[in-house]
Amino acid sequence: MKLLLLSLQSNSYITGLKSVAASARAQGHDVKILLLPGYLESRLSPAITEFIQNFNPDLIGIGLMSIEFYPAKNISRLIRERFDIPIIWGGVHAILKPEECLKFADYICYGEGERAVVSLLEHLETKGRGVVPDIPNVWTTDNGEICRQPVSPPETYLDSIPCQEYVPDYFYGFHKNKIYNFAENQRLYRKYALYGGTCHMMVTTRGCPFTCSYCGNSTFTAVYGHGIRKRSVANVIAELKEVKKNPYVLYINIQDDCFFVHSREWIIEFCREYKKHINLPFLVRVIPTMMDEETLRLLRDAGLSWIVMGIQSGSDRVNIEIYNRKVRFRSVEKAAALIAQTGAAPFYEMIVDNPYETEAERIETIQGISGLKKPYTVSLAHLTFFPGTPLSERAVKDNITTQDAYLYRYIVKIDKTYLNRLLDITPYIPQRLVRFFNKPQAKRTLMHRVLLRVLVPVVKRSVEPAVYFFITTRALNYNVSWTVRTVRGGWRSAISRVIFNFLGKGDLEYDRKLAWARKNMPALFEN
Ligand code: B12
Repeated sequence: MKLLLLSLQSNSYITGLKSVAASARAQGHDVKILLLPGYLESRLSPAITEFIQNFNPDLIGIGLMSIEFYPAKNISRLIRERFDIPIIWGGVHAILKPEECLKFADYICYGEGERAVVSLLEHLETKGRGVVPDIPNVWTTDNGEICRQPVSPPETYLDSIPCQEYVPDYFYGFHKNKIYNFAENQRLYRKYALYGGTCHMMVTTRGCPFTCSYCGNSTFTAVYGHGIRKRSVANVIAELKEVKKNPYVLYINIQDDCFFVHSREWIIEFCREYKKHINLPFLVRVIPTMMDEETLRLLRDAGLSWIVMGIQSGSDRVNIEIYNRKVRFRSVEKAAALIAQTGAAPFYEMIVDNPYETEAERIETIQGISGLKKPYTVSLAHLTFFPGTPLSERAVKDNITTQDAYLYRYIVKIDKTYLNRLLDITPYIPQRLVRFFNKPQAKRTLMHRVLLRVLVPVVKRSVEPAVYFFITTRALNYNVSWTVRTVRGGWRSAISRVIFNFLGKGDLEYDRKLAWARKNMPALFEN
């Protein structure tokens, strides 16, 4: 059977979809993945029509996160107008809003997709579309009634899932009205990959030990349970050995929710094998309370170069009571001190624009952050009330937000408030200066506001990129040529950061496209 998998994500790192594709191929199906970056047009481009016609798939799968809801609804409508091919939606949004998604697709995948899609292909081949599939995770409608199926227990033996390639040769991309094979046009692939395609993005686990109230994981536990499933070291290294053959892969970006969920034995074995066979810099994400010095040192010795740690707020009340995140700020301070000792580059993530946070708590956050061991960088995310999460349900009940507010506001677009501006530059200015600015509204003078306004663009265009470049060079043991190659690609890199900051441009193309669509395709936004 033939399966076409579509992604509307703006970048080509589509871990879940690639996994579904590799599994279907391993079962002998003919699979193609097509990236349609943010496609939100009123017509199906002739190139896409021709591609679908030529491949003639038996099933089309669309993978989506919540922000891709309208693009997914739009492309499904356009495909249905032109073709009679069943469509299945999968991915995190289909799990968070299954009933809503089912209005626009023939099937949705409520859970993991690997086995579900293979079973659905077999079902379509043997029983046909007219028969309601009796397949765990695969929901459909019959005479207007939703046919829910039980959730299949998640795959516990992750090694049974085929490893992921950096650019599979069945991966295609839509670019300037044409479709290209990414494996044959790797330059184009890198254009759409985050960080200029300099990294391979992967997961070594599935599941998170935390259930933060704003995060999709708090809802996924209802589907996947609380257990954390892990790949073996041998399986991870096997994937990386293949990936490493591509000369453009300069580092490995491990996107597990917390890498430290692995046992010490696992990490010791990983470090030994990684150093021996892969020996590329790598990045991990961590939770402050789950790190220890010895393990961190082992990982650093094996090439750990970047650590992404969520701090979210400097207020214990906000983290514990509002975010259900049992991390006190003193654990953050300890973790930051440990990271600083290793010389790995620290990237701290913060959530802003939280209506449940008081001004005093925002001031406390800035004060706390300014005391962390420098140098480090922070990235600020707007508190987005993604559907299905406990916090968004609470906020809807409290009339603070609406059910679909997340569709109207991109996560990187933060409020331009005085305290957000200050938090954004806090890592790059002396503590005394932070204290000078860090005042409640009632105590701020015109001078504070004007000075901060002047300071922010200066710091963002000079000190921030310099810090970024320095911490990366240091993390890569002062290997300048490696650093330049590594940071050259993505917009987050030092060089392009200067340009982006200078031009005042962010990653907001998504918002512009939606605004255009709202004006020109109003029907898409009706229920
Ligand atoms: C790695 C990751 C990324 C990577 C790669 C994303 C990707 N598509 O693979 C990058 C860095 C690109 C990324 C970006 C963003 N991310 Co992210 N990301 C994650 C993370 C940490 C892991 C995802 C993952 O790889 N899981 C492992 C795979 C195997 O699982 P999976 O993706 O769910 O796929 C399985 C099923 O869903 C299903 N499936 C998936 N696709 C399909 C398709 C079909 C047809 C079928 C049938 C089944 C199916 O089968 C898969 C295999 O079993 C999750 C947190 C989490 N634990 O899920 C957040 C998460 C998915 N991200 C999130 C967000 C918000 C974002 C951003 C919007 C953040 C930002 N700063 O802008 C961007 C959006 C980018 C975009 N859309 O253009 C949210 C999504 C919330 C939501 N409601 O949509 C999550 C859930 C984290 C959170 N805080 O809640 N992210």
